[in-house]
Amino acid sequence: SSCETHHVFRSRLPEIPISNHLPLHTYCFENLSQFPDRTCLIVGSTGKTYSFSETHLLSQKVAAGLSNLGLKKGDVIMLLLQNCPEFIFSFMGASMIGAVTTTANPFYTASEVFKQLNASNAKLIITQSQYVDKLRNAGENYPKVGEDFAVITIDDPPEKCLHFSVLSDAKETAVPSVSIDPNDAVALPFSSGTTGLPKGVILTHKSLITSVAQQVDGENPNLFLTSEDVVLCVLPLFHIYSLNSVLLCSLRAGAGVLLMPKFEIGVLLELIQRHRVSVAAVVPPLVLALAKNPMVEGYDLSSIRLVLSGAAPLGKELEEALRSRVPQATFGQGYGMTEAGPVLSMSLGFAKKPFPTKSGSCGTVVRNAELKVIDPETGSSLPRNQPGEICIRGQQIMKGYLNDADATATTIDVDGWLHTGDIGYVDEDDEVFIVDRVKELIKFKGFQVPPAELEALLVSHPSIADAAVVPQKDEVAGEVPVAFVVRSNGFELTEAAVKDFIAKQVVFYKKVHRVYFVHAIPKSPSGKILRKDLRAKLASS
Ligand code: AYL
Repeated sequence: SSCETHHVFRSRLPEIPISNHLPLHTYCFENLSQFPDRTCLIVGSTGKTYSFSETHLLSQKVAAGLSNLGLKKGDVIMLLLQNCPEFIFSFMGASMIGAVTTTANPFYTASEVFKQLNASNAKLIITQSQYVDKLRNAGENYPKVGEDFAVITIDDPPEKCLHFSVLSDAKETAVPSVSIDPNDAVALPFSSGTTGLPKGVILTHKSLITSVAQQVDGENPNLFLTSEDVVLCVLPLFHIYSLNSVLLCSLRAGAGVLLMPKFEIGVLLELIQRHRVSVAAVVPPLVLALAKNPMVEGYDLSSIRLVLSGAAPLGKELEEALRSRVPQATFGQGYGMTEAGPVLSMSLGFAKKPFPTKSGSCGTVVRNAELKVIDPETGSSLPRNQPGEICIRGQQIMKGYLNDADATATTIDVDGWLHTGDIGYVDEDDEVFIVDRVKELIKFKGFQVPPAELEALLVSHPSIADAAVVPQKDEVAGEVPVAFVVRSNGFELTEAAVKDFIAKQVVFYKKVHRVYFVHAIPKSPSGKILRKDLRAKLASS
């Protein structure tokens, strides 16, 4: 109605001009001439480094190489890689020819990889030789390595695969000139969003530039990074958190990136000490390890000035426990969602001229964006300190889901607000607090576990008549998926058999941790699973 009040929250930092008319690679390397010889990438395992100019040159070579292989503007490549320099060259190289990168977890099972390969229509996978076998042995019904799609490996190529040098040895002068529109896709991460199966999230040049600028640009950047910084990159680059807030932000700001292919506490501590890591991007389980592991005492972590935690809720006790181990560091959170570009809010304690912040807060809405909290029943916006569904609007949010107009329309409304499915509030100091999640999504150590995916697998079992998957609280992982299962009439079925059936088909973090046999799954009249009831059942048991 006309007399309704609209409560919209903005950053405490002023709006800034954002160069989001540029292609992403141009924007990220825009300041290159200020620090061409400064170390851009450090390979943790070998100590090998690449300067900013080398990183730029190798990206151009890969762009030329991709073009030589026939890749054109709008084509999709899949990166199935742990953190390594080739990831960066490939992502930036693809951007340079107007191609799109879809990133997947190398630990995915073949069927998980092929689902994403099919949905994204990627014709090339860049990976490591150790992951090729599972793609080759997936079975008759799957696309064939070297026939239906090309495979390039960064190490010795197995049969029917090419070596990465076909890309990195190309002549940089052979990069074709393409005209890139700000609304063209550049990244295609997969996310289940608020409901259903994983979907391709179209992030454009404009969305990613806007998001990076909201973090590291301006006279008083929200996330102040400089060419003196070394940023820890242990979180996987195939996830948008690390891709955006670690890699792209560091490239733009001239900070060095320390690449680690996987998390091992001893190696991590050694590398932080050796390379004087100054910024650590982490997730709550990593905070737990750093706060509790006795090995931490044996290392010098005094170089760390910022600790950024995101991707899952962080308990206050845990935050305090880590604070006492790295007392000199500023501690804060970022709150993101793949579809939101991804960052919605970030601690203003990380700003060049920092603001005081409270423990437990997820930061303040990023600049050049609007955030509101709505009553999930009525949709009207709520004032400060009242929890409701968080919505975000700005040029950083996704263009939409790939080939899924319905899912796009239920996520981004006609006024351009993206609905997160997270419940939170904004306090009197503009700080955002997340208190609950109303969407289906389960988060295991920050990784997405879409219940719909596990439910579809469960009901494909001949002895299962119906099933529902919900999160159960877990001290280490935050949440783990558990299943409620209805056996088909007259069938014997054990918990172990159900767990095993799922475990064979999914990546480790989607495994079902417990199975509860029930007579029926509670559903609404329209057939929707009443997840709240099931979650309540778990809480009371
Ligand atoms: P997705 N606190 C609580 N929940 C969080 C937080 C947080 N700090 N961050 C993310 N989540 C949950 O798409 C929330 O439910 O993206 C949100 O809707 O895998 C969901 O995770 C989204 O999961 C950053 C900081 C990116 C974080 C991110 C998160 C990207 C995770 C960039 O700087």
